Formats: sequence, structure tokens, C-alpha cells
Amino acid sequence: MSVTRGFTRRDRSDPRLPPGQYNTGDNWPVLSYEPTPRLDTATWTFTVDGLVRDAHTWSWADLHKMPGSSYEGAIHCVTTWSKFDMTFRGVSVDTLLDRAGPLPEAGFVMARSHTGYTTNLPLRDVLGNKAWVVWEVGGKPLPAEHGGPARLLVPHLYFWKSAKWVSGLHLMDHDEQGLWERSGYHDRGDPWLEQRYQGD
Ligand SMILES: Nc1nc2c(c(=O)[nH]1)N[C@H]1C(S)=C(S)[C@@H](COP(=O)(O)O)O[C@H]1N2
Ligand SMILES: [Mo]
Repeated sequence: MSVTRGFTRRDRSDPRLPPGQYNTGDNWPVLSYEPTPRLDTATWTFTVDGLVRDAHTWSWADLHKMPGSSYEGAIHCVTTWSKFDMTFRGVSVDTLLDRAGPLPEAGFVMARSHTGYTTNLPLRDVLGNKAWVVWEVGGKPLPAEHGGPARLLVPHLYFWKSAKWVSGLHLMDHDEQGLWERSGYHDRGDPWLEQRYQGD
């Protein structure tokens, strides 16, 4: 007897799929806790502060003057969909943190959104060309419902770490939980280790 669970045999054997995930195909679900804000790029800012040598705020124009960087690959939502062959363009978090200069005691990051959304990450998970602030997807401006004008992208972790409408990164010497983490989601969220909830 075969059991159908809403995904195909081929999906389950796709080596790009972390455990417990299915391929959402062309569909890109929108998952937002808050209503989609309409942010004006004329007044939009992105700030790196906390345990840094030189806290810095970029305007929309400033950010576009930084060396560009892109990500091509998959994204994985904790609600079990994964989406392949995504192309995002923006600036690498390494480039932004280089400018601000993390202090040696900085080990954790709180990502913040213009809407008040927060999510925590170990500093090492946003360094080493693993995280970006992105404003383009598939060669087009990032749609507002997907976090435009710009969102954080940390594709090697579950997608709730990729804060939409990102407003900045706050560096800390200790871990503090963000919005979903306080409600039971995992502090790190590695999809390959199925770190969905606290204790996983
Ligand atoms: N500001 C903000 N960022 C957020 C969220 C949110 O509710 N608010 N949801 C997270 C979750 S749970 C997921 S799966 C992705 C969804 O991104 P998408 O709507 O572009 O698919 O955004 C993440 N970033
Ligand atoms: Mo999610």
C-alpha cells in the first residue's frame, strides 16, 4: 500500500530537499505576521549597530553604491515548503559588517524590520557569504509582500530568519530571542538538522 502525503516520490528523493520539506514549484507563498507596509525608498534606512566599532546607517542610495552580490539557490520555510532556483540580488552582509566593524565580543545578531518584526541569529550565520540584504528577485524589484523594498536573506536557515522589510542588524554578546523564537521556534533553525522548534 502506498501513502500519499501531498508530495511526489521524486520530491522525496530530491537531494536539494531537506528532511520533511516538499517542493512548492512555481508557487511562492506569502507568510507575514504583520500587514504589508508601504515603505518609501526616499526615507528608507538600514542600520548596523550594537557591538560594532562604528555604527552605520545606509540610505537606499548608499546601499546601492556598495559592491553587489547575488544568491542563486533554494529557500526553505519551516511550514515545509522549499523553493528552488531562486535568484536574489543585493549586498552581502559581510560587506555591511566590514564597514561597521564587529567588536570581538559580538557573537549574536538581532535582525529588525521596519514593522517591528525581529529574529535572532548567531553572527557566524550571517558572515562568510551566507547572508544578504536583497532588493531584487528574478531580475525584478522585490515585491512588497515578499519584503520589498529590501529584506534579509539567510537561505541556509529556515526562511523565518530572512526578515522582510529589514531595517537593520543589532550585534550583541549574548543570544536574545526574536518574535517567532519567543513563541517556540528554534534559535538557529538549520533545515538540514530539522531545527524547527526549541529543543529540536
Ligand atoms: N517582517 C517579517 N519578516 C518575515 C516574516 C514576517 O512575518 N514578518 N515571516 C517569516 C517567515 S515565517 C517566512 S517563511 C518568510 C516568508 O517570506 P515570503 O512571504 O517572501 O515567502 O518571511 C520571514 N520573514
Ligand atoms: Mo515560515
